[in-house]
Amino acid sequence: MPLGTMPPIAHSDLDDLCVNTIRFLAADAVQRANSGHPGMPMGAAAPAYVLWTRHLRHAPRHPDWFDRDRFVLSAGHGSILLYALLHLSGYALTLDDVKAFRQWGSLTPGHPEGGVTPGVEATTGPLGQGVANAVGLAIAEAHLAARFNRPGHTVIDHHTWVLASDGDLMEGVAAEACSLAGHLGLGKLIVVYDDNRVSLAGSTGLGFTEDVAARYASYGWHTQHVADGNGLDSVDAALEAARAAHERPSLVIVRTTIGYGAPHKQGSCEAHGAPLGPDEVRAAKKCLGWPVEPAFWIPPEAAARFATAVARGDAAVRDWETRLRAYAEAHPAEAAELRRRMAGALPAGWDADLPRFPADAKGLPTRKASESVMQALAGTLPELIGGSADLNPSCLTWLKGQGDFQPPTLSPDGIQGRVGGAWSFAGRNIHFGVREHAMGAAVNGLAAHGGFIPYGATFLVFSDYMRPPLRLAALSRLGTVWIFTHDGIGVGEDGPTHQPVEHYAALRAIPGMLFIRPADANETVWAWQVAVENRHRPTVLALTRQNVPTIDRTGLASAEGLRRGAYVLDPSVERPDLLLIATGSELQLALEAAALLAAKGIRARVISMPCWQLFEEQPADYREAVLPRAVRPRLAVETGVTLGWHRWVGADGDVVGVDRFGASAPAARVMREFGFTAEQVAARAERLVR
Ligand SMILES: Cc1ncc(C[n+]2csc(CCOP(=O)(O)OP(=O)(O)O)c2C)c(N)n1
Repeated sequence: MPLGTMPPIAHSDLDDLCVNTIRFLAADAVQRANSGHPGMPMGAAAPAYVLWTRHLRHAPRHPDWFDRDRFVLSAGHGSILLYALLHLSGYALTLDDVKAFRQWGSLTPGHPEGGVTPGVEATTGPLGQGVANAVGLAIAEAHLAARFNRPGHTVIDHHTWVLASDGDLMEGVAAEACSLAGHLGLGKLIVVYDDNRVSLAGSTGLGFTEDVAARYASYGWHTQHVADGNGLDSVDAALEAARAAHERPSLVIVRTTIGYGAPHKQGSCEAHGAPLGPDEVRAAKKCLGWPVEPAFWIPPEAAARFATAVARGDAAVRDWETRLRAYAEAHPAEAAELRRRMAGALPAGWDADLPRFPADAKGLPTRKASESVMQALAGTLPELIGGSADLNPSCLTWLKGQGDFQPPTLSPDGIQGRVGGAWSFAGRNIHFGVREHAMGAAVNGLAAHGGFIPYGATFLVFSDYMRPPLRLAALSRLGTVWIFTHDGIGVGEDGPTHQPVEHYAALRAIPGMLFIRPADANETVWAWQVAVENRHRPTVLALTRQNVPTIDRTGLASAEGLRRGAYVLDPSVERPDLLLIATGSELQLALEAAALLAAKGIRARVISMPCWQLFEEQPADYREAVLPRAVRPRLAVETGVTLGWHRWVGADGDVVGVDRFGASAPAARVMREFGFTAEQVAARAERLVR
């Protein structure tokens, strides 16, 4: 669109100056980095400016203020927009930081990374994730408000704002999450959609022509259109109306022009993801009446205007602290609890009620043991909140007596599965529906919010449906807990579609992820203990559908060894001929195989290795004590692909694994066919030793 056809900008010169300051900080930073995305920041500068200066309740000098509004730039490729706003608003992000955009070790990485840059709430870039994170953030606010606010004492009251792009709303994860948000009536969630009708490869007319507003309306959202994104007052009015829609999330569709101001590239995908080039930057500055030099120019008037956020933020924090003190006087116990949750501290005695399981040859599924652990934790850890992707009866992750997280406005009558009482946001069981991907991202949002130990559950095989948020949980160092049951070919009759094989390796491959496959009920208790303690990295608990014996540990090592990732189960076996290493349900097989081998005079040391990552973190002497270098015959037993195991069994070792897809048959038959019987394991081991 040539500039001449643009609607006139109707607002004050100062506003104009501020909006253009954002635009040219973005253009200059991308130019300097010779990399990045100038188009979205230039196009969405005006609505972002209105949001940040007139609506967002934040405190630049207190970026961790608990009751701040959360802002998520879901279109993470436009990160420079967020960095410009953070710098201008007075966060601890200098102009030099902005100039170091996309450089090694800078606070301004290519896409926003939570925990790296002050003021960045969520790691975004993979499109759609931010929108879905925001649903979790909004769930967090709604829940804490329901649990802690009291008549006359509002201590939790903030909005979750999202700036989303076409790509975000094309992604399925955003659709899943927003459908859920609509059902839940998360009225304090507001998505501003930068409707510039251009994506990376061209116009959205190439493949995204649906009526987005109608779709969101059908989800139960409040929707609005703003015809001109540069019309600050109409954006302002729309955001005001969005906030007033208390019982529905809001979508504000703002029509913008990508690369606004760049005379030859605006409105086209050429402005999307590459520097404009020095000539076009110069031309854009001339078009918008901006000095060509110096680059990174911030007019003092604009700087002063943005800087008012600091005093406003300080005042908001002071006001909140005053309210918190009054709350503490009226409700001391609740205030102490809220303070604890805000600090992310575990309560004293949180693990006092954890079950211990007696030896039992018949045993129980580890998912069932996990269920018992969760019920105990539900009592001592009110921050434990979550749910499954429609698999509560299978994953057994329901927190009994803790209620549904459901909107108080909906009548629950006639809804199957309701447990007594009215619906409320105070409930701790979230029904994610069959939406694994959104569940993952929303659980990440709960963790990013603070105040929670959030969990999500599904079958291990469907972890594939939510791999992006699993990866982002690890990248963002979020203490999320993933409960993945039905963890192997032992699933049986459901067959290969439901039997994970490559998933252990795939999850172990995520840096920083604790993938734990406990062997019995007592290891499951310790696995949960590790998950709860690890507040800055995610944990996957891979749990069995089928019974596993609760190991009789008389004369054997305590299940607490799980904490170290791997441990010698039977320390009485001295000078072993062979190491038998197993995880999960296969530990029992290893034990039985060791007994068979012992009868033949072969001394097998059985090692339980539920978590590679934790083992890697042990000191070298511990690792040597468990896996002595001198013992070369080693056999690993696990119902997954063998990928990676040779690291532990070495060149002379062997692995009883599953390097193909599973099969549909009763579990015992499947296990036998794939070599998972004590006799077959013992035979493989014997071959190694002989
Ligand atoms: C899941 C995912 N797929 C692909 C990409 C690569 N990518 C980055 S931006 C983009 C499209 C951008 O279009 P839009 O969302 O409209 O942003 P705008 O052009 O307005 O900046 C794509 C495909 C990505 N970041 N995430």
